[in-house]
Amino acid sequence: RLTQYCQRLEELAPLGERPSLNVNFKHFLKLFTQYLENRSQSLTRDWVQIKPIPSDELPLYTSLSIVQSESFIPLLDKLVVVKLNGGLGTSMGCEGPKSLITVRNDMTFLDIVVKQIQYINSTYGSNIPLVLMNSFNTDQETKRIEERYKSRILFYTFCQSKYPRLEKETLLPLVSDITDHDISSWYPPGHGDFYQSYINSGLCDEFLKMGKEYLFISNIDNLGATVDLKILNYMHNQSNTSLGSKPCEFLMEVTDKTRSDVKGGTLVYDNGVKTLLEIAQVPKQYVDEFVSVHKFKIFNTNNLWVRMSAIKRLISNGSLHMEPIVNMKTLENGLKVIQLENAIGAAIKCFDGAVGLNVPRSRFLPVKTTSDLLSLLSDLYCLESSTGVIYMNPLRSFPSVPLVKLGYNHFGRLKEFLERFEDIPQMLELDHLTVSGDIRFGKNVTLKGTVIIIANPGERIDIPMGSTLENKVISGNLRVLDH
Ligand code: UPG
Repeated sequence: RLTQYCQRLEELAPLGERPSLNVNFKHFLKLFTQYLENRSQSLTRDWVQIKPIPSDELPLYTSLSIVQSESFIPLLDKLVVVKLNGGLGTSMGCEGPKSLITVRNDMTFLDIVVKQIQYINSTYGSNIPLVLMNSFNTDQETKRIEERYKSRILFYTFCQSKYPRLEKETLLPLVSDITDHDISSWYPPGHGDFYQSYINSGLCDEFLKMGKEYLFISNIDNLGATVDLKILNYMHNQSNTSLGSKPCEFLMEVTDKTRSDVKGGTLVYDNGVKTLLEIAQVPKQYVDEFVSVHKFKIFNTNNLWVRMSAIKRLISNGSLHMEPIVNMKTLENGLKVIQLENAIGAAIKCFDGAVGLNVPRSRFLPVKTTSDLLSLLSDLYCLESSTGVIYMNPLRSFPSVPLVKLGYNHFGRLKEFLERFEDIPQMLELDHLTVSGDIRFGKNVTLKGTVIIIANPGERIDIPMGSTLENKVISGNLRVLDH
C-alpha cells in the first residue's frame, strides 16, 4: 500500500512546485510510514508501560533563583518568542484564525500578545522578536493585519507544512492534483511540525546569526504564557553548566492538573523514557483514568523553552522523533478521513537535559472553548490594558480556577454564547458551574459556590437581572416575562 501511495504522490507532485506550495512529502511519508508500521499494534500507547512522572523530578518554579538586574538585557537579547498560530477558532464555532477572536477590552489574543512583548521591550530596553507559525488556514488573514504590529515590535511569520488528508478506507489522498485548492483535502499536521517548518523558513539561521539562542514557544490561546526572566535564566544557567550534567536544551512548563484540564497532554515515562502523552493517544478504556487528577497530577501547558542550536542539530542529523497522532475526522460530505499529526512537546525525549518545570497556574490560561472564555471574561481575571498582563483577581479568596461547563448546543458557538449574556456574571466566588439548554442571563447576575442550571428540551430559563445564585440547582422552565 505504501509503494502504491508513494507512486501516486510522485504523480501528483511535480518537484518544482512543492516548495511554493509548502507540501513536504518527504516528511509526510515519514509520518505515514510510522503510521503503517504501528497500525497493527494500534496507535494508542501500551498503557502498562505508561507511568506518571514523580513530582520530585519536576523542579518548582518557586525554587528558581531571582535574576540580577544587570543580567536582564543580555538574557532577553538571546530570546525569540514564538506563538503557535496555525489553528482556527472552530472549537468556539468561529471560522477565522483563533488568534483574531476578541477576548477582552476589545483586544484579540494577538493584540494582547503583542502588547505583552511591547511592554517587556519598553520596560527592559530589549528588542524581543515575535514569530507566528501560521498554517495555510491562518496565513492570509494574519498577514492582512500584520502592518499594525510591525511598527511596534519585530514581527515575523512563517507558514507551516500542508499535508494531504487520507481517505480512511483506502488510505489514499483526497487530492487529485497537487494544486488542488479544495481546502478540505489538506490539513496542517499539528504543532509538532514547528521544528521542520521553522528550519525551512530560514528564520532559525537568521536568528542564530543575530546572536539569539533561545525560543519561548507557546499556544496563542494561552495568555498566561508571558516572557519569564527566571525561567530564561534557569535555561541559560543550565545550558552553560560546566558541572558535568547535560545542558538543558528543552524545558516544558507543566502545572498541577485540575478537572478542567482535559484537552491536551501530560508528561509521562513511557517504557522508562520521559515523553508526552496526548489524550488522543490514550486507549479508549483508559481515558477516564487519564482525565482524572489522581494518577496524572500534572498537565502540559505547551509553554516550551528550547535551545535553537539543538533544533538545528536534531533536524540536520535526522534524530527528531515524535509519535504520530491519528486524528479521525468526518468531512461535511460524510467522508471519513484521517490526518496524521505531531505534537511539539513529544520531541522532549530527543533533547539533551530536558526538564519539566512545575509552574503556577497563572502561566496557563488556555481558551479552548466558550466555557474557558466565560471565566476569562469574568471578574475572576483582571487584564492590565497597558501591559497585556492577565492575572487572577486578588479578591478571589482561593486560588483555584472554577470548573465551568457550558452545553455546546446553546453556548458552544461564540456568537450565540455572547447573545445569551446581557453581561458577564460575577464569578469571584464560583466553584463549579454547569449550564445546559436554552438559558439566558440578565444583567448583574452573581454566581457563587456550585451552580447547576439545566433547561428541559424545548423549554427556556431566564436568570433575572440582579439575581445571586449560591449553591443552587435550577432545572425545568423558569421564564421571567415583562408586564
Ligand atoms: N496549532 C498550530 N498548527 C497546527 C495545530 C495547532 O499552529 O497544526 C496551534 C494552535 O493554533 C494553538 C496551539 O497550536 O495555538 C495548540 O493547538 P491545539 O490543537 O489547541 O492543541 P491542544 O490539543 O490544546 O494541545 C496542546 C498540547 C497539549 C497541551 C495543550 C495545552 O498538545 O499537550 O496540554 O496544548 O493547552
